[in-house]
Amino acid sequence: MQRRLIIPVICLVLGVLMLGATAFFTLRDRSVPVPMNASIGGPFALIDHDGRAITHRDLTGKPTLIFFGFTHCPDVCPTTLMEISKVFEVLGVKANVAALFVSVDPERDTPALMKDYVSNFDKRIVGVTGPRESIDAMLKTFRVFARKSKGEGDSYSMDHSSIVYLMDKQGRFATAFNLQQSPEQAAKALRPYL
Ligand SMILES: [Cu+2]
Repeated sequence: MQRRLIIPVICLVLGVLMLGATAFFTLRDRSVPVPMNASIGGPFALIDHDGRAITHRDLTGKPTLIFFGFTHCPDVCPTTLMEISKVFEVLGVKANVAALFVSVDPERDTPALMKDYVSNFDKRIVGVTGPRESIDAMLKTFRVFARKSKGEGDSYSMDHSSIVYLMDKQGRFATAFNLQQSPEQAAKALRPYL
């Protein structure tokens, strides 16, 4: 009778230990910041919408959202830039925050076109473009996917990833920024980085 219980009891004890270990490591992992900043972002040298040089050094001193897209984009880019504008509006005109809208389509997105385009949104959003190879280098460090899709000649579209990167005051990648929430909630999430 007693012997028949040994195996179930061992299983039960092992099960409890495993659950305990899982809970321990899961809870412990939550309290440790994931060191993702080492793998996303890095030096870049591009041109802003006023034709001036802009580099990773310009990211320091304030939190910056970075979003990659193109001015001919019919939906994702204008929607995202509008959402960022609303978040900035909630933070207030004096909030020291910025956003970079980096073109994945520098062949068409000249600084002048970028300037005209971002003028539709919050003025803390800066249009960024540059030579194709410099853009490609930045896409690589941010692991952004972008490629030409349908269309011919100059009337093509671009498929591109739509992650919004939040860089902290030191210019390091902090987190992917969630815009799938109200502007008030998003502003609340951004405020600790100011
Ligand atoms: Cu887009």
